[in-house]
Amino acid sequence: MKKGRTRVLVSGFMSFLEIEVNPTETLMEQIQALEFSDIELKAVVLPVEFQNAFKVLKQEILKFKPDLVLSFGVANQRQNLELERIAINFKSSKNEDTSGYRPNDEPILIDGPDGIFSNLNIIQMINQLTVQEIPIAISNSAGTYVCNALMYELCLDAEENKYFAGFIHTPSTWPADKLLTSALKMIESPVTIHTKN
Ligand code: PCA
Repeated sequence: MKKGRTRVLVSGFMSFLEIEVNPTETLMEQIQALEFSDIELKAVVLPVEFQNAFKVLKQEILKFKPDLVLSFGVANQRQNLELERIAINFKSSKNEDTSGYRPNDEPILIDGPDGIFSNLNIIQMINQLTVQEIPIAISNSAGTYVCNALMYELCLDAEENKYFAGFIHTPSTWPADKLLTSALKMIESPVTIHTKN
């Protein structure tokens, strides 16, 4: 493990479509207001735009130089926090993003790999957080909307630039305090912040 406090960059998303207040934006505001003893943390909120979400995150990565990036996005239909295993090189949506762009069955990166796994040890994370009674599960699909596109570009960048990165989908129905408590346990879990080569 590197000396010093682990640098953790967390991100959420702005509102979009029927999500008037994105719980992951509220989560970022709450997290940014806290003090941590073991980690140096920065929280950012990203636009729900295929072309710009990762660009905004990458600017923050260059400035903050994180050891670990954990990105959050909301997903209807999910009952648990879901740690995404893989992002795919594909974007498609019935709905436009907030810039008015609607991809129609296209690759994210023309010559990119078909998919990329998160380099977090998600099995160990799930095991440890389940012991702490956090409702968390592994997901094998981040969908084909902006969250998957962000995770795809993030995980490729993490591989190239040697930091850890993962994506977590959150339920849309949890009260803000339940989401905050669970997300904090995950962010501060030794298995999350100490997954270092
Ligand atoms: N959820 C969307 C994009 C932004 C967000 O919070 C998704 O799952 O793709």
